[in-house]
Amino acid sequence: MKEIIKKIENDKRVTFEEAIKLYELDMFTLGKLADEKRVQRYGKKSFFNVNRHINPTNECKDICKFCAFSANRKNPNPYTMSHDEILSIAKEAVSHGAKELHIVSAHNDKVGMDWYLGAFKKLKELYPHVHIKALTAAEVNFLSESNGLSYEEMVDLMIENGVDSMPGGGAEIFDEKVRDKICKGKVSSKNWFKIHELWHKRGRKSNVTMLFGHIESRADRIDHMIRIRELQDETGGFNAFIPLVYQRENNYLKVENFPTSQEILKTYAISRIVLDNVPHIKAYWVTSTINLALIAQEFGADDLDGTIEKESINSAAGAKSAKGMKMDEFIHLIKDSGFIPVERDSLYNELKVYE
Ligand code: V47
Repeated sequence: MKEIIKKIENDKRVTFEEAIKLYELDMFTLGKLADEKRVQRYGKKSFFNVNRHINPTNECKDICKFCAFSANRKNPNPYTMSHDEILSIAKEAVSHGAKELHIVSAHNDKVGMDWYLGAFKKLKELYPHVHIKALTAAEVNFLSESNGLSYEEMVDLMIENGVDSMPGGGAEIFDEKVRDKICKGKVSSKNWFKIHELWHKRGRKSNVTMLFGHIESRADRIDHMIRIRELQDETGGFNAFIPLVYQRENNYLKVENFPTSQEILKTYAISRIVLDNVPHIKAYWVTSTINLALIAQEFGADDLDGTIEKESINSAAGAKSAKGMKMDEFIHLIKDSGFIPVERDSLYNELKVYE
């Protein structure tokens, strides 16, 4: 273990086997190693943005076992917003200062491509200064298959219709065996990466998530991180890695053991160390709880996502995020935890430092 620690302290890259071993370290040693990496990059700064999540439809042709958001037997409330409804939510959010619209939908085969892309086009025309982060690789794959378009054509259409960056959803766990058990039929790991690679090659940025704390092993998590590190070496297009803690309510994935807070914090810390080429580690307070997200700042995380305003995907599965968080409260919590809140834009340019 001493050799591994030395390697990390000397900014050398850890291997798959070494990364798994890091879970055996005590919390303080691991936390200190990750914190050193965070401090090297950002000191005590913690980033957040003022954003609004919009989930325009929950009608989905796919069935992911962990998902409580899509309309199904456990959640028989299908909805699909009209463009006018989406625009009116955006209008309100922008009037409250939202600088990013994070738009993610289910895979709805009752509406066409124009419903998906037309909304972005209208939003961009109305609010050219607002960043549109939209369409997970899973949605891109769904739209490509259902419209007979290549990924290249899809990516070009997204750009033409005003999408600025891609969110990190749909990554789940890249190991094919686990993926088959939790979300068979969804975009494959290979195609998830293909879509992000194409997006990066158009000079655009994206994020990448990891859904953990269900049936995956520690080795599956490290494998997930190493696959990300490999693409990032080639393209440099990922802005942030976002570990999502599995929420257990209202879904079909039966899980016996949930991760402890220690396991969650260790996973943040290890991701900071393994993903030496991904600039930001996001502690998404929605799935970690705000309390743990604040502690994660001392375990390598430098970003807490944003105020969100309304959240439907994770709150459907039990997260306490349905109403987002007020900006004053967010700033206050970050300050009280000993960090410097920095409001950022979607591409991590600093907008305001709250010293
Ligand atoms: O892909 C679904 C996850 C994701 C559950 O890019 C669940 O900045 C936990 O991708 N428990 C959507 N997670 C959210 C997402 C995201 C969130 C915040 C920021 C960004 C970003 C992206 O939510 C899905 C899926 O992995 N999810 N069900 C659940 N039961």
